[in-house]
Amino acid sequence: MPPSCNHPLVTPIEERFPRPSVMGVVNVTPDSFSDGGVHLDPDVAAAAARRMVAEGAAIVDVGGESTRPGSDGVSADEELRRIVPVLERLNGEVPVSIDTAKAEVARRALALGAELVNDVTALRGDPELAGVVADAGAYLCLMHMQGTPRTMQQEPHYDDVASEVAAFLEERLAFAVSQGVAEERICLDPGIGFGKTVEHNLELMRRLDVLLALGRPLLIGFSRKSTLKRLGADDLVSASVGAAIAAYERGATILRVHDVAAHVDALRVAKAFA
Ligand code: HH2
Repeated sequence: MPPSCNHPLVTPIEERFPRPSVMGVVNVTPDSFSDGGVHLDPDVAAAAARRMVAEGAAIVDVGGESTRPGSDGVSADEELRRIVPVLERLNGEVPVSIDTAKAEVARRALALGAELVNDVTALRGDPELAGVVADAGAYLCLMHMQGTPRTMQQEPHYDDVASEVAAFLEERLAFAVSQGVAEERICLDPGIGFGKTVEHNLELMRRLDVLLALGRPLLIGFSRKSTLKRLGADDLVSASVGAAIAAYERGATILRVHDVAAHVDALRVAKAFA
């Protein structure tokens, strides 16, 4: 029987992933914006995932569909073709998050040992996904995005980005709970770069307290994103670490990153100052 909201065995997400926890990114795609093609070979992807955990990642986020600006989606069959061989090689020995909006892909990944579903559509993409997460008793990340990956960077607009993102996440959190997902298993993400200008991303980070007030742990993915370059950064690893430390200092719990070792070291030191 799946754990229910009040089940004593449900470990809250903030206990399973204490602040700060690093989520390593393994994109099994030909076209992801920063590591596209690198992990297309399942042996290479599985080795990268194991290396990230050895470097201190609490979990690795395996994705078979790029969400970079302008990208089209791929079919569930293609996503499965990319991620299943990787999860089979990991054999349940590595903590895995599945980066998908598709119920069929999530179901298969959870059966192969994934424990968290990272849905950049916040349960708007596939009406069956909420039920899959609830039945499995999986952890869930709900992310904000304005528009779709194809259109999201065409003149994103907000009157007040922090309040609008908070209102969206609050509504999506209530929806997930209404579908049977235990609230203590859910984290929220403002979706850095998903339908946002540089200024929107900065404003969200400055006003992270508005999102923290929703009472759920926050996941932040600033790693290697174009905002860092637009701020004048030359070295994307250093810039990503700077963004992650600032996000952690402002209250973020899970940092989604490509360069695990550098982030784990930096966060270890930042945490010692807390
Ligand atoms: N960013 C990306 C993908 N998934 N999930 C969450 N929760 N938060 C994020 O900020 C986030 C995400 C985009 O980064 P990446 O995976 O490197 O690229 P792509 O989508 O092109 O594969």
